[in-house]
Amino acid sequence: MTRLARIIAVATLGAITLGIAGCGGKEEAPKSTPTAAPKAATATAAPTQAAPKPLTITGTDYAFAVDGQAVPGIQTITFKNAGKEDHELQLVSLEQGKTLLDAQKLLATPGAAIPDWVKFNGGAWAIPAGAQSTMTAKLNAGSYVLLCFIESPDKAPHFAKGMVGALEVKGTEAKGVAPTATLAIEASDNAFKMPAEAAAGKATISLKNNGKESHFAGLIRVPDGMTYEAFTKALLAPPAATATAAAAATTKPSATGTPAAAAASAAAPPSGVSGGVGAVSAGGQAWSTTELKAGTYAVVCFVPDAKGVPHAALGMMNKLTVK
Ligand SMILES: [Cu+2]
Repeated sequence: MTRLARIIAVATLGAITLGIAGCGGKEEAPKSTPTAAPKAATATAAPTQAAPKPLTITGTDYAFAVDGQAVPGIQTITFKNAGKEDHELQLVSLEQGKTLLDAQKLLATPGAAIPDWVKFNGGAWAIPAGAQSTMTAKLNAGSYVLLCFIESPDKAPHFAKGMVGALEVKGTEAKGVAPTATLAIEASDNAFKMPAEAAAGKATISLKNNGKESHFAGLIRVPDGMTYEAFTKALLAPPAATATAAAAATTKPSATGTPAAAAASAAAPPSGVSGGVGAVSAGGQAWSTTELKAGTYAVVCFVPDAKGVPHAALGMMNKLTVK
């Protein structure tokens, strides 16, 4: 069973990347557009109804602002990060008549088990400051919560600082179709099935969850000058070990240690997070767009198993070469 404390631990892992990924830089130009925006019905016989305003959600330090209306069906949401920190948009549906208040109580309970009435519907995984992305998912009418699990340097997750939003999905079902993926990823417990290469440029990532647990597919660009092996080893190291490794690299520079040492001394280095698809519950599918530049990426899932071990350490960490 997944517990909230472990989801938060996941966010801690995300924060570790802040300390080791030194040479990232902005991954995306803020100009991506939805590939499959819901279109208004074109039938002329029926009374035409204005298409709902496309949904845009803006993340700041530390809040979500929602503009537009979410309707049932295939829904594409533009997510803009207008903050100074990395942010994500994780979409969560509340079943069994639960409300935002129930979700807030749950989030305020350390170590609370994630109940049956919470379902993960995908999202736009960590987007760098100033960048934007889109997420697409098939939504049913009902109540949803927007969350950001990323941590600030002070180790507090962003949802605890105010990044908890509400979204009501209602109205006439959209006639949109699912996007065509340029990077199709399938998740099981605990592995990714995905191509080893992708083309640089705008990518539409699909994540289909064939497992029993929830999974996400986050992309982190390996800093230039660092090997994938060194990067992923550091990514999975506990915080203390990471600090020790960074200290060792400082006193004894090596080919792979130098970037980490440089990152460790930087005030707020770019994390290298490059988008991806937020967590999807068992049996679900979701999409997200991101801008990929040439280089090496680690595709990861940090959702923890029943023992608190992140899926990345159990095999959900794949190398992706972008060229
Ligand atoms: Cu996973």
